[in-house]
Amino acid sequence: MPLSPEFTSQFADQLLSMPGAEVYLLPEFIPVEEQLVLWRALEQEVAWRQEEIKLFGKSIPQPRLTAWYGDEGKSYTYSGLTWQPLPWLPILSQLREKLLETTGISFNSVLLNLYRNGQDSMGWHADDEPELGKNPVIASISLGQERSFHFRHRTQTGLKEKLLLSSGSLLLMAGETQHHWQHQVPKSAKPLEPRINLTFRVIH
Ligand SMILES: O=C(O)CCC(=O)C(=O)O
Ligand SMILES: [Mn+2]
Repeated sequence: MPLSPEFTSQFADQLLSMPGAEVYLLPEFIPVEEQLVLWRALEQEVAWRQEEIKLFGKSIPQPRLTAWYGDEGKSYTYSGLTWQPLPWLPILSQLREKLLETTGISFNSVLLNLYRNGQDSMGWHADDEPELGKNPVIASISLGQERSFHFRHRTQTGLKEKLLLSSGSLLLMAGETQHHWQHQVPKSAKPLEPRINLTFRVIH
């Protein structure tokens, strides 16, 4: 399901210039006055967990807390974990509605990440699991501590992009982005405050 023509024309000037990618950054998607209420609801109501992942045969805790919500039956496998989604919280349904109004896309699941400090991170990857289909649209909302977000091209080494994801921002990755690019949230040596990120997805 592609972004609506209304979206692509309205936000044409927020399309980043990255070959083989379709990435939009809307810095003020969640108004400042709504951010604290939203943060508190997510911090308290979401069933945050630190999952173990298998790396080179060893079980290690993920460097962040996570949770997965979505429509019943939309399970999802990555890093050797299969996730059964928890039923939608009202606060998450509201965000999903807002995204539908803005993008024309009816997302059916959301992965949440809580980065507790600068040592929490997410390594290089693309959101290219088969469940997401060929050219997935990923809608990524950030709250709290501003963090760096890096892109690197998969074959043209040297092609890189560095963004700052501020509180309230919406990053949309669409088209062939996941095919040609990887992304990461690097660790930081600075003492950083917590950050919550929500990536809304369509699971087929
Ligand atoms: O925290 C972020 O901004 C990125 C999260 C991400 O890439 C993911 O959940 O797949
Ligand atoms: Mn990702």
